Amino acid sequence: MQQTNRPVIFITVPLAPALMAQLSAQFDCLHGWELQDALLAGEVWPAVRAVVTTGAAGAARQLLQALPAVELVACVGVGFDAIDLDYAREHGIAVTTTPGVLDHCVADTALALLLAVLRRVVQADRFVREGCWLQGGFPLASSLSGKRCGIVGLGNIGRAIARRAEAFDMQVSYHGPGRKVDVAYPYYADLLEMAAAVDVLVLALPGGAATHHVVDGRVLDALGPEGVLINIARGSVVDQAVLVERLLDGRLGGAGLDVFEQEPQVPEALFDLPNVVLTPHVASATVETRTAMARLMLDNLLAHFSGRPLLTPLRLS
Ligand code: 8YV
Repeated sequence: MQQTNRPVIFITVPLAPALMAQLSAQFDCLHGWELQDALLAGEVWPAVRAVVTTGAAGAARQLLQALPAVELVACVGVGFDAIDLDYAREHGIAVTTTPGVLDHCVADTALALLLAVLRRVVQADRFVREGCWLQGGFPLASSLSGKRCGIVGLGNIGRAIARRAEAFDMQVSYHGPGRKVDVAYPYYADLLEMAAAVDVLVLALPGGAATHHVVDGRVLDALGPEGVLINIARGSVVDQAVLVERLLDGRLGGAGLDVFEQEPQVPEALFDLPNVVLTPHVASATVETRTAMARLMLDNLLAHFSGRPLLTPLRLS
């Protein structure tokens, strides 16, 4: 790379073309996806001052160790489970995410999946396209109104889901590490208890070690053969092998899944199940939201390099 006075940044995965253009207009950019072999071979990039990444790609210890002068990890996304925060804390590396700008779209996706599963939207579409309507009517689906919707994780996204579920006349309750003083929804300290009491369980909690497989076989059994699981959080929060088993043998009623344990790998056993709707981690993927996320990440990056306070830093204490 040609030597300039511009800060050097390391971009982990290809980003939207408009964002890539904005980044390369202001920074000298290394492309992580072209440097994987060099990274594995132990190469070090001492000129790099910032990492630009996504929620899914994160910044693992091995990468951060290869960037000894890195000052900032700027993430296009709210999930920081793939960023090694311990390493960042120990080495004084700041981390920014993009909170607040994606809540609506992610919540919309949760409701889209819920509607798709309960009202069989995908199946009904296929029914028309395949000419089955000519042979007779489509089987009855299930309504949303009156159903009990348990939200796991009542953060900004969970709250946006709750408001939408209420608008569909669902009965909202929630589970999380603590009761929220500013909401009237019933609170369950015990996830198993809530799973047994609801028709739909919507996962909106952060990923990471603390929440790994919190939705296990017991929770899925409590949700039961009429119950539906919606996951727009992280694949890691569900024991996916058990989830697949339960969906296959009918011990769980259905699922709408945007996230998976080993993306982009999705268990093929799910492909033939009519009561399951699968999307490729697209909850925040609208032009408007991705543009706002890109803008916020870029503003954090520019603030850092011009000595201004970061807009949305994570507290790493
Ligand atoms: C994105 C996400 O898929 O915010 C997150 O943590 O998982 C998503 O919004 C991802 O960060 C791509 O930008």
